[in-house]
Amino acid sequence: MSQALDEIKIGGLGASRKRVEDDRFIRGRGNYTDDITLPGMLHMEILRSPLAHARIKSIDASKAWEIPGVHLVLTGEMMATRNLAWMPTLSYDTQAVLATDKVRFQGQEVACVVADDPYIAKDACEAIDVEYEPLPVIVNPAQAVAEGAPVIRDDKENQPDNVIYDWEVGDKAGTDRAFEQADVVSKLKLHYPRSHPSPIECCGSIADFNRATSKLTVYMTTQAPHIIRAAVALVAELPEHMIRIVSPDIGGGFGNKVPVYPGYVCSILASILLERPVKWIEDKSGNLISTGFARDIYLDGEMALRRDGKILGVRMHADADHGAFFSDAQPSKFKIGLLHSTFACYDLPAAHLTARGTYSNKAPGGVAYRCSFRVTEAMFFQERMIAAAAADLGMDPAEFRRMNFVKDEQFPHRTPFGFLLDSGQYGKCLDVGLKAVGYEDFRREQAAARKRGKLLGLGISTMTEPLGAGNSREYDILGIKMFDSAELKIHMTGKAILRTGAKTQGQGHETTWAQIVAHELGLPAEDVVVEEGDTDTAPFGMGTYASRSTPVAGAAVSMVARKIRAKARKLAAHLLEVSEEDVEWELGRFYVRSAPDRGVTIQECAMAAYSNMPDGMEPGLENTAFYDPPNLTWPFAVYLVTVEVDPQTGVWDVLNIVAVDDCGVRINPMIVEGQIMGGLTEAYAMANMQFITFDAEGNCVGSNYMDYLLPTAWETPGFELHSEVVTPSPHHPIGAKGVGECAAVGGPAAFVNAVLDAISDTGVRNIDMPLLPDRVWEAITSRKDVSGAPPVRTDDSPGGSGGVVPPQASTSPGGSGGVVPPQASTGDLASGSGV
Ligand code: MCN
Ligand code: CUM
Repeated sequence: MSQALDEIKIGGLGASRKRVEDDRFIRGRGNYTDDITLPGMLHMEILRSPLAHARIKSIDASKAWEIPGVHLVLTGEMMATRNLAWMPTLSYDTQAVLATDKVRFQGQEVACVVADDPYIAKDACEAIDVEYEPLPVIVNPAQAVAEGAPVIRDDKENQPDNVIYDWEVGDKAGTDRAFEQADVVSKLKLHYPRSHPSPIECCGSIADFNRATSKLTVYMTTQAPHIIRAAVALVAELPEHMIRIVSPDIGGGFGNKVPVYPGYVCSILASILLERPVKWIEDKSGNLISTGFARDIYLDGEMALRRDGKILGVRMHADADHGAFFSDAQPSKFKIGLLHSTFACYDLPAAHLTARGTYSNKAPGGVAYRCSFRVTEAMFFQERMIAAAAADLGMDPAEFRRMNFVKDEQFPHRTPFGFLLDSGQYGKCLDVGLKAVGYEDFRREQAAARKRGKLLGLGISTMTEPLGAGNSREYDILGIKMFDSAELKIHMTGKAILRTGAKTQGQGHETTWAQIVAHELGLPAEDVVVEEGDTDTAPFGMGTYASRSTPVAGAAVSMVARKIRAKARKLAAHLLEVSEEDVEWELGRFYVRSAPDRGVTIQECAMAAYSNMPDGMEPGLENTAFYDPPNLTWPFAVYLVTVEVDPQTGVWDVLNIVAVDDCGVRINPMIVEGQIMGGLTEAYAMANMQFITFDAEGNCVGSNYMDYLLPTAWETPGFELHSEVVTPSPHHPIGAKGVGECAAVGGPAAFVNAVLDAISDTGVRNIDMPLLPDRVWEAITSRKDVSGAPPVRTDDSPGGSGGVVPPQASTSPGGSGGVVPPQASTGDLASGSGV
């Protein structure tokens, strides 16, 4: 009798298996970095700069040293004696660990205190006397390149100005020709404000250097433990095999936990100096003010169009504010991440992108918050531009998209920026979305409502995301090629442990990787335990970000399971006493082709690998696979949002959200839906309420949860998710594409397009995020765009106290430039006019 196993029953591919990790989380039994206590452990706190740009005249830590319970005060000067005052970043720049010469952003790390407990350490920080001499402050790209701008990075040779890079990609001449042939040229400028991943758990580390064994163990909140090990080996000049990085449970990463932060480095040095474990746990304000933010980019583009709606070409320029250090974690070939994935799902004959990155007196970052390296900005601009162009042409925005989509038969499709799209059914996704939202009916209702003075709007956004870096030919970080890995050990009873080079932070790898093994080997998923994050045991991998885990590490899981199956087949042939060619496989079982009832289970093969292997066969059933993907995977999605805008107040309410995601084969449909809902929630937050901005003196506005709003279940709208479109990735072993970021990437434009659609009678083309009620109200009443960095209300801003700062003239990024001297009246930040 054949032992056909139902894949769903064993928790294989397509099973909405409950997340195994949640058992410990909901019982409060997670093991986060801050849960770890080691014998003799000390606590570290960081003293941060109150000023955004200032020369350090002196640091007097003598009072701090005198406080009982203080073991160590670290300053930049001390770090410098060990060549650790500066560290390399993941983008070939340098970053101050503790400031020596100057502070370059508010919240920058100036000194650290290690004490018996965190309270003593915090008090001692306050006892450190730092004398600063304020310098002029730069808070946006226009100021950064203005004449006479102070050079922020005067520590660097060959850095005469604040420009980090000028980069371009695409075909300039071809694009120019497209514009010559255009009937209509549509233009759009916008600012994608700085946002922050803001995971619930802040960053932290516990460094434990053991002098007796020379081994350094660091428990920390990193999404990429092996990259950290390499960085520590290189920066601290410690032997790599004596470094163990352990990422225990992580309470959300969202990109915030990819970079290397000064706190990590200082805790390591402190532990080496004191020969005791040193714990550093960042507080919420420290996290919001000093760790890797995202976006803060000014985008300016135009689209060449034929009268009938065909897009002929796109031209784009990006000005990216990277803060004081260029510390992005991104593939080294691409200076502005994968921004050039923009318009990938549209069949563009020509495109050209230029990008400039600049320093400012803000915390470093720019690339990471649920985005595959700036894809969020790319898709946001794309879908805002598409909406603007459709309006300029007087075309229906859905039809305009459909007409220009890459068609099903065009895959694999090469984009004008050089990417190769693997597969997709864009038109079908759009159809599903339009039907679900009741497109035609809504348009009728909208027209009727408008006659009654009621403003309804519908916004569409699509996205396709390049997920799964590498391939190693094109993708590397600091020269380390991007691939990933999985190691599978099948024990003699058929139970297994799987380890990968990825690191889950809430995405559910412990659940889904076991499902891939179940699918490949027919072992019940519950018999496979998954472990990630310990560099002493996990195979080398590049970690989890850019939704690369399923495309790369997940593929490695398939491949290692297939290696195991190949060996198990030999064992089966031996047990069945037939030649290998006569052995057939079905889920969980090998059988003799000519006698299907003669078979052995995968568990029996596992036992044989330890107890009854054929002569000459290497014992055991373990293997490792390194997977270098041939290409990225390209999921696709359509998001549709309907809203009602109150013209009296500018308040807008979401009526409906429809999401159609095609991420190829879904390993665990429930987890995929959770990822999409999470992403849509973040998209809603970015569109509606969330931003961190800076006043003219570089004071961070929004470094707390009173100002930086996280949507709770109360304000988050409901979602309608659709999964009927499945286009497998042709090059992924199980046809899966990444999905972790899609909704956060594609979602924001749907909300903004919906609000702008509702007020289309005003002729307003752009309101920059967040679409706070006052900005929407201002657009309605002034019938003008509200563009530029989010305005900060100050008492002396034009318009008086509480007045809305006039929208930045949509002329140049950050306005007219001009550098604001310190202590000057805060002036009009939004227009960047300075003094
Ligand atoms: N999955 C699936 N079928 C697919 C694709 C994915 O079942 N076709 C499952 C995967 O097996 C995995 C999850 O969905 O369990 C997400 O997979 P993937 O898209 O590969 O993304 P990663 O695992 O690489 O996660 C990274 C991604 C990123 S970059 C950010 S940022 C983000 C996101 O995940 N951060 C998160 N989602 C998050 N979710 C939580 N809870 N916490 C974070 O910090
Ligand atoms: Cu860009 S945030 Mo995720 O890639 O960790």
